[in-house]
Amino acid sequence: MSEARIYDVPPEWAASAYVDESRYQAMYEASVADPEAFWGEHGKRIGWFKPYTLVKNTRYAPDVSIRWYEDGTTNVAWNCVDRHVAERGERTAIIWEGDDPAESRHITYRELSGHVQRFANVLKSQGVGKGDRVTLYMPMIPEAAYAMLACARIGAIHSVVFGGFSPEALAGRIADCASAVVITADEGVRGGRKIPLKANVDAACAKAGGVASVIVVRRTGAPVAMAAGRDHFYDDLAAAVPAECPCEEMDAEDPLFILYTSGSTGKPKGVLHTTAGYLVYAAMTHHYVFDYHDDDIYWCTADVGWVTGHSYIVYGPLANGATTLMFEGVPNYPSVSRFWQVVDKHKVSIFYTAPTAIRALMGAGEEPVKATSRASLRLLGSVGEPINPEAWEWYHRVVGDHRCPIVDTWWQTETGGILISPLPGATALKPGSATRPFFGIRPEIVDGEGKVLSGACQGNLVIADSWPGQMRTVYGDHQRFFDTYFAAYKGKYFTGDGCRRDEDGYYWITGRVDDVINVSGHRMGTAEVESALVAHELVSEAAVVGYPHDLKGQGIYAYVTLMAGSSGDDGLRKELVAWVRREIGPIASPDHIQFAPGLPKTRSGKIMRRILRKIAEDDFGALGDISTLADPAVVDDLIANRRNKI
Ligand code: 6R9
Repeated sequence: MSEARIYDVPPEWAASAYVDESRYQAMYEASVADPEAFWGEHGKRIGWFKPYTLVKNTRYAPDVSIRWYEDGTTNVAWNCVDRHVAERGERTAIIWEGDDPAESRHITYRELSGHVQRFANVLKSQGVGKGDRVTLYMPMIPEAAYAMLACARIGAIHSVVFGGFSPEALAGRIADCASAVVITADEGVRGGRKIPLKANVDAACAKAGGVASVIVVRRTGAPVAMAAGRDHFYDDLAAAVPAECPCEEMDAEDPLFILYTSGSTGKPKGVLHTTAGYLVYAAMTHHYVFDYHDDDIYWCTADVGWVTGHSYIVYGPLANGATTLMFEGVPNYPSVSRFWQVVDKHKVSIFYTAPTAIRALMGAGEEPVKATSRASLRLLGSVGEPINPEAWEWYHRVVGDHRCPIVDTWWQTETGGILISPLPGATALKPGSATRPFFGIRPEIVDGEGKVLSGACQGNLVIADSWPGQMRTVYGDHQRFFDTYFAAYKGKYFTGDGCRRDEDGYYWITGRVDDVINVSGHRMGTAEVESALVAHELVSEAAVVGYPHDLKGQGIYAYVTLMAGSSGDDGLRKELVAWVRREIGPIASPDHIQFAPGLPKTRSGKIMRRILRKIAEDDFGALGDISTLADPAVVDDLIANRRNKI
């Protein structure tokens, strides 16, 4: 596969960014040589009620215990809001862009402070106190951020559940953390369609039980059923509480939030993040990775229901006193130019999105992008899955007009913030590589036996030591935390990702290790084959899985979505096989290519390979839970058209 292309750091970036190459080297070396000193210094980037004297107290073996800044006290909402009011009260904290392009709002830090304090008092009026769990099931409206910060202010633990999850999934999450209070909206609005959030909450509460109070923010004003005694409109409660609410003094290690994430098996895990270390890490990575400066307008297109929304829409940017844009809509409504129209409208300078969005927009061609200016953009970011070089190049050339570096940020719900990423003023870019570790991060590549590999190599990605943003436990199941992440490789955090390191020390994430295919003894990342397929001009998207093969051990099964207007036949199948052989080598030749109008994706855009593997294995009686799919109907088509021999 072609990796020849290297994009050097533009000279103006090296000169103006916080960190250039020599500073990266110096800071990185200092950070791993003496983590106590390094994080002791950087802990000061947030404000403290009582300063810490202890910095790092962590171990991964024989059991796991992770504590950072443990004798300090602070409050996350104070850091994200109050701290900025005196200094920059009139500055915009949140730009809200509605689903309807005619709707947008600017909220200053002073206004944010008022909203958060009132919301905090509303929560108190519903009996919420320190340590209580509050579930949020919200659309992308500013009230979602107010509610998160209100919880943080009074020491409650929020659990945000993505508004696209079913009542069933919501119920499981409410029950797992025993939330007595749920915050929602009457309806959500996305792509011109209404989402019945309150009705879903009603169904979830009936199933979960134990919910004493539902707080309903009015978004559309649609009439909704209100259970007497349990359900309240936010406006009504807000009118009856005082405007001011002091911040609770929190220990550094008091919980901040729970976020449920699915593993390959079992029920979703409640990933628990705590107060100070998380905030230090989210703020610091936001500052350096996005090279955030005071005059930037920053937009992360994630939903607050995912960790990216937590760390890089709400907590990181607001801790830094930034202007963060929150978008209610979708990339293709009212048209596929929407992202770029929003960029122009609000003069966005830093834009952070996911490869799945880029590929979808790429399928619609260059025109809708080129119809907009995008002159305000200076930096682009990617997160969520490996970005194939083809999509990277398109993002760089078409969206960024060759001007904007791309930060391909690798991290996880579990890591709290970005662990591997370029720094735009320091790192020469290789399309498809997340490049190098952030300060304090010690990635290692191990083989199946846990042997640490050196130099250019490929294996499983582990992290050798703790960093402040790391999750602390699985809520209510510390043993599962240990078993999932620390049992496989003694004394190391196992990421679940496969990874290759090249001769320049750059990291290339090859996908989850459960996605690695072993063909005739050769190990191959599914992402590599997908990337090759997507590089073909007629291919819009591809997902590759392994399946049992008599001779090779595993064969390669490729699901391919073609560009709009193209149709697949045996001729094209042969052409694609030849193409992949050319791009990677004969060992990567797909054994099956199935043309699929759609791939099974979660609502966050991740392809559910588990389902694709089952279909490839002809084991479609056992597809498991498909309720979290964005569009369960695609599965029927996949089954109907399975196994076309080449
Ligand atoms: C932030 C987030 C985590 C998994 C992770 C990996 C994949 C995320 C990536 C990436 C390659 C990147 N992933 N970013 N793979 N390059 N830049 O997405 O968290 O939803 O928990 O997913 O996503 O496989 O292990 P989460």
